[in-house]
Amino acid sequence: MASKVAYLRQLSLLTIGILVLALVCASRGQTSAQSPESAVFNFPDLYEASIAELQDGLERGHFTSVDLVKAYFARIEEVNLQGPTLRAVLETNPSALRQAAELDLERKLIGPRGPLHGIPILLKDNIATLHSEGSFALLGSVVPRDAHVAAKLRAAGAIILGKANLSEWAHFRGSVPSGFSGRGGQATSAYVPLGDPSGSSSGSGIGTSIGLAAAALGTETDGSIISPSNMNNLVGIKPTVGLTSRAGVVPISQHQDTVGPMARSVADAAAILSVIAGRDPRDNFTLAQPLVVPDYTKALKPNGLKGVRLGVPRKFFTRTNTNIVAAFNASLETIRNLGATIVDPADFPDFAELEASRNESIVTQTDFKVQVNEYIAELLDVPTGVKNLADLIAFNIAHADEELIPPFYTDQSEFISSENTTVNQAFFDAVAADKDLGATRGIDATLKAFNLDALLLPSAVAPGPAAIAGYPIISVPLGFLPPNTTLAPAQPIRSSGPNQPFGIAFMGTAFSEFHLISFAFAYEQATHNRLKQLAFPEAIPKTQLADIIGK
Ligand SMILES: *[C@@H]1O[C@H](CO)[C@@H](O)[C@H](O)[C@H]1NC(C)=O
Ligand SMILES: *[C@@H]1O[C@H](CO)[C@@H](O)[C@H](O)[C@H]1NC(C)=O
Ligand SMILES: *[C@@H]1O[C@H](CO)[C@@H](O)[C@H](O)[C@H]1NC(C)=O
Ligand SMILES: *[C@@H]1O[C@H](CO)[C@@H](O)[C@H](O)[C@H]1NC(C)=O
Ligand SMILES: *[C@@H]1O[C@H](CO)[C@@H](O)[C@H](O)[C@H]1NC(C)=O
Ligand SMILES: CC(=O)N[C@H]1CO[C@H](CO)[C@@H](O)[C@@H]1O
Repeated sequence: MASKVAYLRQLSLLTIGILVLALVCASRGQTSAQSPESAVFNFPDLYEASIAELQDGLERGHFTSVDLVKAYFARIEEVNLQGPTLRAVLETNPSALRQAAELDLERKLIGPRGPLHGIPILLKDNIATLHSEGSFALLGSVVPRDAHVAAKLRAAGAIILGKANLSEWAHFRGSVPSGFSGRGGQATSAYVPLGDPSGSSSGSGIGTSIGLAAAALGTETDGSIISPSNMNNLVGIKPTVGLTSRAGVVPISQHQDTVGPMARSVADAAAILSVIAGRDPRDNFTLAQPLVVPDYTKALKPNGLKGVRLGVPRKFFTRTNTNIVAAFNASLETIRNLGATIVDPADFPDFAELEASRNESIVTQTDFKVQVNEYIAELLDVPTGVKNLADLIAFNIAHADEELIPPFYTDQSEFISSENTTVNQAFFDAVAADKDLGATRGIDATLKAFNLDALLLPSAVAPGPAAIAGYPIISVPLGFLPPNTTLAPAQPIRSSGPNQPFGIAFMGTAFSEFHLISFAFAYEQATHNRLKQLAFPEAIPKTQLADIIGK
């Protein structure tokens, strides 16, 4: 009898539990067609799980951060060097499980620190924590401290899951395929087998696109967040130069470098940007930002495009794939229906001059030589003995079998040109010219001439003008190349193929991230383009939380 009562008691508790869960699920907008059993075990699918969903599951005790780290580690294992060998992740953090356990305990005892508490995030390998940059030249080097953005993530309770592969030296060594580093090998897309993952934040893009982590950080000098977000079906935010600190990030150019989130949704990207933005005495460009960092999650309003004026700088599109332009054109109707006014065309008054200018390479190459030398000088220990850019070039020649592998990876001409620069009047003139061409007579003049809130363009062509201006961009998934697209030859990666993702970009003036996020969110919520095409089947890891819990 007693056991029957206990049994009924358990049964009714179970029923209540199921009902509560079913209600919770229903209120979170999920289908009510699930069986009660699947409602009980309704763990978020890690392919798509949002940070808010993960945080909710952690708070309710459905799973722990230790479970999450184990699940992500297993997912990385499945696809990184096995199966499709995507090579998205360079190394996993050996302390991640311990940190997860500590954060689980802290949650139990005093509650979460905030929305990123216990959430695993990947860092592009040029963001210093231990050793950096995908090349062997700095392997094992000891940095004086965490990069400022990494420290901010940790302070917010995020778990650094590992380092993502990248185009070595953030694609500043020379002309080599995107996604290659000596240490990580050739990373490839999860949408096109052996496809170009774009770069240089390649691993951050691939890893986030198939749920090897909740999200990732990337860095951009000219395109390195926006381009891999474009090609890996992600939301990427390239913040204004000076919104996020570059201290502890392997530099290219202080005038152009910036650190930003790569995520599966605008909401996730906004949550991360809110944590990593802010002033840092070690990066004086951050002292120019507005006094208060906005809570970017407050920009997440579905009516964010209502009454907004957006301009289309068509002249940038001339070399863009017709399928992408057609999808972009169609999206304008969607955006109009959301209450925005589209000014089309809204071309840059200085377009011809901007296209003809070669000032950017003078700025970046000169900056690179000065700053990489400063960066290396700050390292506490460099086992390879590399001290400066000249040593890096010599190191690559001496270790050509690992770094300058024929036939695709032999080039280091960008290094050699940079070594050949001097800080002279021509350099200062080029810095001034870029600010003038990109910002004053470029983006700002265009916004003013057409009375616009932002510019709208295919993500593939957005990075250039914003790079030299130091201005922000947000990219959101827009579509996929059609199934009958020719599969380009693998040399060693395919430049394009069926289902290759592409995005739409909102670009604005300095520190306009809050507005850009609100526009992007309204567009994303009205379209939900990301899930209209999944990665190719072998690239989708199978491990889910249900496989970890209780094992
Ligand atoms: C930051 O400091 C460097 C020298 O360390 C200086 O050259 C540069 O002009 C400063 N930049 C800003 C924006 O204050
Ligand atoms: C996109 O729209 C522009 C402007 O209306 C038009 O000139 C162009 O032909 C369109 N392109 C495609 C591929 O639809
Ligand atoms: C830099 O930009 C200015 C302004 O357009 C231009 O006159 C100059 O030729 C450019 N320099 C180079 C090296 O392209
Ligand atoms: C080095 O700089 C000089 C003078 O500016 C130039 O003539 C030469 O072509 C440069 N060499 C390389 C390898 O960039
Ligand atoms: C792909 O299909 C579309 C529509 O069916 C057609 O217009 C286009 O020409 C095809 N492209 C190729 C490369 O076959
Ligand atoms: C975590 C992981 O799988 N890292 C690998 C990345 O790629 C390099 C080179 O192929 C391997 O040595 C790492 O083990």
